[in-house]
Amino acid sequence: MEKEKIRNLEVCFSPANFPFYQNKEESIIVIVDILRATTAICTAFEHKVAKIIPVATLEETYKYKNSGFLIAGERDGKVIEGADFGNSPYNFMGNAVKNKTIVITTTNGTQAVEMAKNCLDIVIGSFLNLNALCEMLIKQNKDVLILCAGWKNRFNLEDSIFAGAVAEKLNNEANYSLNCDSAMASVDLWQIAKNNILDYIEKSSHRHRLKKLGLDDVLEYCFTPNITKTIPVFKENYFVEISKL
Ligand code: 3SL
Repeated sequence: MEKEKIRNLEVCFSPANFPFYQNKEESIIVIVDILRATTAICTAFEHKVAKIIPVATLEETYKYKNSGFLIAGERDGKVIEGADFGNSPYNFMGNAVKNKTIVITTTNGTQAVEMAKNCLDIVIGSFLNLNALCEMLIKQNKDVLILCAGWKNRFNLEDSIFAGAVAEKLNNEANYSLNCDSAMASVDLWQIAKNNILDYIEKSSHRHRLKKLGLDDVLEYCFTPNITKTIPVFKENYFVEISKL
C-alpha cells in the first residue's frame, strides 16, 4: 500500500511570486541559485568557511567592508568593485575561506534570501549538497518550499530543474505530495534534463550570459551532485553549517 502523503512540497519559480505562498512560516525554505550563488555558498562551507552573511544591497556590503569584513559579490555576473572575491565557486575554496566570515551580495541569490529572511527555517540547496539536503528535509518532516532565485524575478531553467530533483526524491522516497503545478512542472523538467544535464542546460540564458563573460568554467562543477554533505542554514543574519547550530 502506498504511504499516505502528509507533507507538502511547493516550488516558487521566482522571488516575485514568493509573497503569494501562504504556507511560508510552517515550511522549510530552500533557496536555490545553481548558477552560481548557492553553489558558491555550499562550496564555501565544504571548505570550512565559518559564516556567510548574505546582503541585498551594495551599500550594505560596503558598510561591512569598511568595518573590516571580507566581501564577495557580483552584479550581472561582474565582480563588484573593491570585492575580495567574485561569485565563482572556485573563489570559495581552501585557505581563502577557511574559518573566515564572508559577506556576499549577488544579483539574484542574495535577493531571494532577503525575501525569505523573516521565515523561520531557511537552508541553501545546490546540486553539490542534493542528497544531504533531501535526507535532512525528510528527517525534519516539515512542509518544504523551494524558492528559485531565477534571474531578475524571471524563471530560469537551472534552478527549476534542481527543484524538480528535490521534489522527485521527496515524493518518491518520503511522504511528500506535490500539490502545486510548479512542483509538478519542475519534476517534468528534471525528467527531461536529468540524463544529460549539461546538454540540457545549453539552452539556459544564464549559461550564455556566463559564457559571454568568460565565467562558464564552473558549469560542470555546478551540476555535479553530492560533492558535499554540508547544509548552510540561516541564523540571525548569517548562514552557518547545520551541525554548528
Ligand atoms: O544572481 C546571482 O545570484 C548569481 O549567482 C549570478 S552569477 O552567476 O554570479 O552571475
